[in-house]
Amino acid sequence: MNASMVDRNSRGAIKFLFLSDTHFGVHYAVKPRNKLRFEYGKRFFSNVERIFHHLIEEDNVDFILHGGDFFNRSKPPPDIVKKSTDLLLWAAKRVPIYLIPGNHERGKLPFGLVKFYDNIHVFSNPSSFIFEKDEIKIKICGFPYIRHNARKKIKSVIKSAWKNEITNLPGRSHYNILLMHQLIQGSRVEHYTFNRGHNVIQSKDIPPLFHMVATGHVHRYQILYGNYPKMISSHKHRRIKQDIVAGRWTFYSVKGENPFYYTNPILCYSGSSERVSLMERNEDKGYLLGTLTTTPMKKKYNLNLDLKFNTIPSVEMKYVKWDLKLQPLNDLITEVRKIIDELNQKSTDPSLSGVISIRIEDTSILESNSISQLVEYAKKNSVLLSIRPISYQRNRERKR
Ligand SMILES: [Mn+2]
Repeated sequence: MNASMVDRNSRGAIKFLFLSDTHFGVHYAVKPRNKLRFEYGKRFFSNVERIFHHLIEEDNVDFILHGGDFFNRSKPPPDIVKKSTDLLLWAAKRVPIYLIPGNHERGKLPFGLVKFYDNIHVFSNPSSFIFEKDEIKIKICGFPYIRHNARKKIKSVIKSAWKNEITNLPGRSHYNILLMHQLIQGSRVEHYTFNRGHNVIQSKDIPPLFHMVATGHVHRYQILYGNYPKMISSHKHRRIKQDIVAGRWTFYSVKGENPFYYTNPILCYSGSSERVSLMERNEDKGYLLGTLTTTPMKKKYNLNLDLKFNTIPSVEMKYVKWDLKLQPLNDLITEVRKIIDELNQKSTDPSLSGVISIRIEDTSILESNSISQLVEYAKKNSVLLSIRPISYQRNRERKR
């Protein structure tokens, strides 16, 4: 098939960006005490800035989905709100943005300014909006983070989101997206898969009205295929073909039925746009670019969804766990110096080469001369170094 055939046969493509967990404000202080930590905090803004500019000016996306945890805290300082919303407004001047409050915002976003902006749609309640282009209607359903018992509540929340349509456009939607900030059974982080638990949603509870579920919360990029066979026709109205390697899903017309109903949704996590915690040190960071095209059949048309994960450079992170009873301090110093040199050589950003987290059992060594020299060496090489007792990590994990 050549290019002109594609043009003739398909209506205009609809492109969208899905990103999530931007955590604006993390490591960012208005009066920074640690310059390198501040540089790390700045990356959260510059990454999203880069994504927005690229996607709006070069890729011509039609709309943006944000899966929650826009801010890192529920009450961010005014400077951070300003810096983040400026970015949002820049994008919203060009394309509509749909976003949901995540757990870090406690279900609400401090958006005094942008609330009334036409192009910014915040799901403060379970609700839905319609996006339309070239006669193709996309219904975007969303709801704020469900804090407790999401597993039980999910069905009724989705139902009310579906019914509470804010943009009232006549006719049915052709394509339906569910935007949320939740754990789905089978989603993974390093060394852990979410399965049971009162806050873990089962995919069977997401109605087959949706083609795609775009969700935040898990910081690792992943697409859950839901164990679909290559062609699904278990339900008489349910037909979908997937090509995982190409990242293409085709929803087929079924005779006598609206082709765009009754399909199994594709479940997607875009992941965070920068490494937020040490746990994410081996994960690629980026965003999802979705493209919707239609292929005409005799009287109907099939719908193709292409999903591409694009990585963006993120902060290099190294983790060193050290037991001083078994490993001498001098070896630790040598090891960490080696890592500092590596990070410095690899880095393209002179203001921050990377992050090293050292966990030790015995913190009394922190007073030693060789440690303070190491700290200086790291600083000189723009490496953010933190040395903490092992229990620190345990306590943080309990808090999450
Ligand atoms: Mn998050």
